[in-house]
Amino acid sequence: MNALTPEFLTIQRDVADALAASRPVVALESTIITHGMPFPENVETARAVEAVVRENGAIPATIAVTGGRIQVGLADDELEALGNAKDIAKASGRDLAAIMARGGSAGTTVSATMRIAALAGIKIFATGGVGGVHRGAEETFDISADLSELGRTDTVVVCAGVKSILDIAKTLEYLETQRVPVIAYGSDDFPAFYTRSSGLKADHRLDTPAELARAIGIHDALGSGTGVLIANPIPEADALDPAFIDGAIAEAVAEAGMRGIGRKELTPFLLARINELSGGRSLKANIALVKNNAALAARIAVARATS
Ligand code: PSU
Ligand code: MN
Repeated sequence: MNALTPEFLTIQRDVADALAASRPVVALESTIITHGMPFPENVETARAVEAVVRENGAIPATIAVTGGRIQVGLADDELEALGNAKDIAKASGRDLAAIMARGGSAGTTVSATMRIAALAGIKIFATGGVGGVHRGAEETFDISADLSELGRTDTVVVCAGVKSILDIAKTLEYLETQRVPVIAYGSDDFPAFYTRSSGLKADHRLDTPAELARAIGIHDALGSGTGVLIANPIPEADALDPAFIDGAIAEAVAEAGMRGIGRKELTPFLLARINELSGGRSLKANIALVKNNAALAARIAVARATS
């Protein structure tokens, strides 16, 4: 299949069978498990998300690095161990080689998971939020590798938009420069993770999984070579009040600045702090939107397989 098989890459049996038969598969990331949510909600959510993918007709493939090997699809005990692990690495695409060379383990971010999904032949990937251009990036240069990976790897990423821990307008500008189509599902607005609108328009709107599948097919036929970002607004019933959550976000961002927290630690710090400041409401919303994205990703994968 590729240079990484079989020494460094293990594809779980049901995932390999589905891929061989061209049945729908959805990739899932693992930094959300290792760094994005506390235990035990992280493991419960990872299991629930896999179940949602199956209920919607696709096979889930949670991707992580364990003991120096890339795992595409995790057994239940592996998933539990990942969620329980202390001091596990957060691997973006550029971190993979060094971590694997020393036999390490890691949760994979959107950038790493996109790369691995592409190697494994999985087209559709569901997550919560992608990384982006951080607020104050004009000073810090802190721009997630997720955005440059979207500009060079043709994996489709289904997310709930970008949360306002980031500079959303600059993130959309960066994606435009990278030639990444940004398509909102069933909405004119680009969503802001915890809320259904960021106040900014999405470039494109499509309203059905079949239309999304068709757009992905055409994007590939054009030889575009980039990813596609599908922004799926959080369900109305799970969305948070914008004023409430923006207050918690502003406080967490200010605190990170004061404490000098930056680089890879910044996003995990902000997520954990916003959860504390919101009395657990941000985590609840996060869980709901990840499931919602997994369902849409599965439906797109099914639409692709049956078209
Ligand atoms: N946003 C979330 N939850 C997460 C992440 C982002 O709401 O778990 C993770 C994803 O794995 C994403 C990564 O790819 O953080 C981006 O990290 P950074 O900003 O350091 O590039
Ligand atoms: Mn960063």
